[in-house]
Amino acid sequence: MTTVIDGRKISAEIKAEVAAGVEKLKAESGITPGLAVIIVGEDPGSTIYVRNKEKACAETGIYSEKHELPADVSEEELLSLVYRLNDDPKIHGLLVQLPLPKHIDEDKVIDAIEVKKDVDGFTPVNVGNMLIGKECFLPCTPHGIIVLLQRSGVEIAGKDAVIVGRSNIVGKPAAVLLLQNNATVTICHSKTKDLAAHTGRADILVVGIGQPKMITADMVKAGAAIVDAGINRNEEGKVVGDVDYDGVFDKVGAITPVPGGVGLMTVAMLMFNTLEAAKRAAV
Ligand code: BQF
Repeated sequence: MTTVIDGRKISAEIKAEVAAGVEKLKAESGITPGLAVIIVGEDPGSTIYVRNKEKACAETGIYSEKHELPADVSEEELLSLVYRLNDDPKIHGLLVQLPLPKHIDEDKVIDAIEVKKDVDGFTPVNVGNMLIGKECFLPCTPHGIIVLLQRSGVEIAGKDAVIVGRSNIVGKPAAVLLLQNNATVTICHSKTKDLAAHTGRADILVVGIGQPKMITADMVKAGAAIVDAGINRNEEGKVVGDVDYDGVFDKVGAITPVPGGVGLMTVAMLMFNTLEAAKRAAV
C-alpha cells in the first residue's frame, strides 16, 4: 500500500504550532511577528504565491505587509525599500519574491536583506551557516521537505537519497539538509549520465527540475519515498509535478502529491521562520 504524504495535513499542523507560538510571544513580550513581502511586477505565479503567504500570515496571527513595485522599478529604488524594511521594527521577516525582472541583479538584492530578517534563508551568510550546520534560517522548501519526511515516518539516516535538480532554492540546499540528517546523498542534473541508474537506487528521491512527468515508473526503486517539488502546467492547464504520479504510484512506498505536497510546506516553513525571527528579536 502506497502512502500519500499529506502536505495539507502536515502544513496545517505546522501552522497550528506557529499560531500557538505567536500567541505565546504576544502574551509574554507584547511582540507581534511581522513579515514584509516585496513583489516586483505582475508575474502570475508570483502573485499567487504572495497571496498564499499573506493568507498563511492571517491564519497564524502574523502581521503582514505587501509592497508592490512596478516591473520597471530601478534596482536602486528596490534596494532602498529593502534598506527601509531592514530598519523597520514592526518587520521581523523580509523577503523579495523571485524571480525579479532581468534588469535587476537578484544576488545584489538578496545580499541587501538583513541576515536577521532573511526568513527565506537566501542570503550568503545564511547559506554558509546552513552548510556548516550552524544556527540559521533554513530555506523554506528544503526544510519543508525534511519535515514532510520526518512527520510521515520516513527514516532518513543511512538511506540513499537522490536529488534531481541543483537549483540554489531546492536541489542544492535539499542535498545539504538530507546530508545533515545522515542520508547518503547524490545530486543529479542536466549533465548527469544515465539518470535512471541513479534514481533507480534511491530510497528517497527528491525532484525539482520543472519538467512534467520527467520521472517515470521504470526510473524509481520499488518502495521508495518520492518527494516532488515540481510545479508545472500540463497541456490541459492543470498543475502537475515533475513525477508521473499515476505511473509510479503503485510501485513506490510513499509520494507527495502536486498540488497539496511540498508547496504548502514552503509557505508553512516561512511562517515558522518568521516566528523564529520575532522570537530572536524579543531577547
Ligand atoms: C500546492 C515557488 C517556484 C518559483 C518561485 C501550495 C505554493 C505552491 C504550491 C506556494 C513557490 C512554490 C513559492 C502549493 C511559494 C511554493 O498546493 O501545491 C503553495 O505558494 N509556494 C514561491 O513563493 O516562489 C516560488 C516556486
